[in-house]
Amino acid sequence: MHPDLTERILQHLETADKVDTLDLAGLFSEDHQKIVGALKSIQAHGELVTAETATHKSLGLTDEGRAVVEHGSHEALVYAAVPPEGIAQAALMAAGGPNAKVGFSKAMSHGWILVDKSVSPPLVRRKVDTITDAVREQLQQVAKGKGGQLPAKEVADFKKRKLLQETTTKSFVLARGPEFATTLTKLETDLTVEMLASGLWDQLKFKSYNFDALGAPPTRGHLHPLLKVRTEFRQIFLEMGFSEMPTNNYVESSFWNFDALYQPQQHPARDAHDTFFVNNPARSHKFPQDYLERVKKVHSQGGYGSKGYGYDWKLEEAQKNLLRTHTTAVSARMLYKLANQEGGFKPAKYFSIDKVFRNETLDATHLAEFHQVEGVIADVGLTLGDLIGTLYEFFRKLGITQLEFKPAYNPYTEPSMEIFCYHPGLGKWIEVGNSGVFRPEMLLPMGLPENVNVIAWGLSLERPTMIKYGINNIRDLVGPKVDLKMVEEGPICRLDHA
Ligand code: FB9
Repeated sequence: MHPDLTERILQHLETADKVDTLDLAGLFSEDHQKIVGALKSIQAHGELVTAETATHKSLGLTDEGRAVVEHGSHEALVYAAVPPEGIAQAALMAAGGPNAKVGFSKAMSHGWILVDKSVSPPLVRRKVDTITDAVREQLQQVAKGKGGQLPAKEVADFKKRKLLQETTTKSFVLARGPEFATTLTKLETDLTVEMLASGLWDQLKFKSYNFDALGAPPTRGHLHPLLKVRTEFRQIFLEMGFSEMPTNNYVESSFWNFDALYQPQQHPARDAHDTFFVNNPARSHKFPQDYLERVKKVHSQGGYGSKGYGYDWKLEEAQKNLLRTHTTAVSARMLYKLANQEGGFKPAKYFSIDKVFRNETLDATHLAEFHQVEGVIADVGLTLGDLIGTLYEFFRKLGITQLEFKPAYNPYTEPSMEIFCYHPGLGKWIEVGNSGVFRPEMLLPMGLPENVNVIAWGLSLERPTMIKYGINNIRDLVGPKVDLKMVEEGPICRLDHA
């Protein structure tokens, strides 16, 4: 069996006092890197050899240099392109190869060609019948590894002409070490009871501990990026004094998801194209009756200064169960509770982060479900200014300072605003959510005091997470095709740190 490289090196050093790993590579016609690899494993077995680093400057041909060796120097190619009857300079440039310009000036300086200006256009003619392409010959020497014999002036000129380049190679000069041996004894990696019991441990050679080795990463749970960003949003809301709303009911009644939000029963979002209706249980029946009557009235006849929608509001429509299309349904339940709690209304700040479902066309950024993030503030005399101020504070904590607001429409808020931010990482303005002041037709039937206003805003969890983790297709973030590596290696994100 052909001794492996380590043994061949050790056997060579048995006789040779010093050897350079580059020479060993030549000797064993092995790649130099393999020699260095073998040296590393010899060194792992102890001080069998010593290794001094050495650097070697060597002359090497550049790609252009290799082309000259292959096809001849630029000036030789130009000379070859000059026919006996002469040639117009422009034509020569075209025929003389990619480096005709350099070649022409060199051929002129060598006195190989001349420009006959006695004719027009002037013609380039040969001045000598034959030439010697010394450049090519000298570079061929280099190619044969005899670059060392080239006169320094030529070397400097060839370097300037980017035909030659100096390469520095690192190598090691090896010599026999204090623990030199011609064979590598197997290094033990474990100290076993048997070794201790037999006392054998004393004769054995153990692999030295590599204290820099990274231990096996402890197997542990990993938060999905979405949950890391959720944690970030939760932290922001809690810092701003908000408390979380209970969102543990994906199935909701049309009453709380739409009617309570003053969204009319013929609103397009209420048909099966946008909403997942539930067949079993298809209907809810338990509603605060008096409140339901007030909702019916404000939809059908108006009230509280509003003329309402003036349509025939149907209880059975409100009873239909569905998968909630927004967590604003939960906000409606919480605001109703706030209005009817012991001791009456008290100012409140609520937030929710949970799944909502929309029967929308699926594309790279939309699935039939996403996580809605919502903030709600109910207090006396709140204004649109309070909403804008709150949004600046909220997004500042997300590392976003430049906001713009665009008037929008929601059935349950008036005025309403789409929120846009300049995202420094993306270098562009992006839509980051929607917001508004809940309508009196929504709040007053709940029993909230006249002077109480409620401001709210909403966004998704998926969009900021995709932007944070640089994910363009939502299916790389959630679902069966997620690469768990992304989950395991995803850094603890700080949205406000780009
Ligand atoms: O999240 C959204 N964009 C976004 C948010 C944050 C973000 O952070 C980056 C670190 C900087 C980046 C992007 N959007 C809302 C905007 C768009 O993505 C939009 O195309 C998609 N929207 C979803 C709805 O799609 C149908 C995001 C989702 C959304 C929209 C509106 C609300 C909630 C979620 C709302 C509301 C609302 C309004 C008034 C009162 C109460 C709630």
